Amino acid sequence: TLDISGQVALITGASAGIGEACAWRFAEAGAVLVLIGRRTERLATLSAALKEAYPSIVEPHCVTLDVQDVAAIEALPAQLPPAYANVNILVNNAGLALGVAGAADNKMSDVAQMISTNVTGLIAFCSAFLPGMRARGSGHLINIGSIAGHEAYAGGSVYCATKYAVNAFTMAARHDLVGTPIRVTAISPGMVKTDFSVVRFGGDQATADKVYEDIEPLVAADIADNVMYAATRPKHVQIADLIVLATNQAAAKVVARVG
Ligand code: NDP
Ligand code: 8X3
Repeated sequence: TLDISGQVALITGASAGIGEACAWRFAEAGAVLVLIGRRTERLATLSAALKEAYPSIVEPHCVTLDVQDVAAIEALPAQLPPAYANVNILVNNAGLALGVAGAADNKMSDVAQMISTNVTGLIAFCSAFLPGMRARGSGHLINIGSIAGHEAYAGGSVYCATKYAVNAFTMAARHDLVGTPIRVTAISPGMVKTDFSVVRFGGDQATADKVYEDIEPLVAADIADNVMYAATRPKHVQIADLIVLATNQAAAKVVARVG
């Protein structure tokens, strides 16, 4: 396996769920972390907890940033302190679904937020950090896609469209970077119990809980495990896409509620 200690890993959406779980795994592996999210306090608490658990790591660098803010992303590489500037592992994880409106009923403000967060923000991070990887001759782009980027479902028109876009962008990036040492990976999870559904249902915890009722869903640590697997393969091994489902999930909306 590849030793990633001392490598700079930037994780978007590190303040919760899958991104937070990735931060724990990368810290355990001795990576130098750049943690991105909108919720400053949560990032600070996470950073302190990581440093306490793994005292030998470089203190994680937290950046409060809305990934919808393309100008802030463009400015970021020049603003990172030198010890964090050579981002070698970019985990594009920040993302969300808003609602389950049908294609005839989408609310355009939700549409705009999903596209700018899940797609434009992810692309902007690539524009900001892939050139440095290319110049240094080393790097790994890891995009968190979804089963929703491989199949579309009722009530998911825009969210699925964004994840299909992530899937297409990731595949095209692999073509663009094929002559370089940069690896390009998608991780495509099925149902993972995080705040994802609480956010999707506008804070309605009871409706969110129903998504995971009578089925053992994936948890954030499972996906962090997949990310870490991809990141630690030998340099000649490029994990293209891992589709990972709960055992009682056959497709995005096909689950057996077996208790
Ligand atoms: P959570 O809601 O638990 O976490 C989402 C993270 O994204 C938070 O850290 C949040 O931070 C961040 N985020 C959201 N919007 C922005 C923004 N505008 N700017 C910066 N950060 C943002 O959900 P998950 O951990 O489940 O989701 C992570 C990724 O995994 C998403 O891309 C999601 O689409 C994908 N995914 C999730 C699945 C699931 O079932 N849970 C399945 C397949 C894929 P903050 O609010 O502090 O900004
Ligand atoms: C999140 C999982 O339920 O939308 O990407 O397919 S789902």
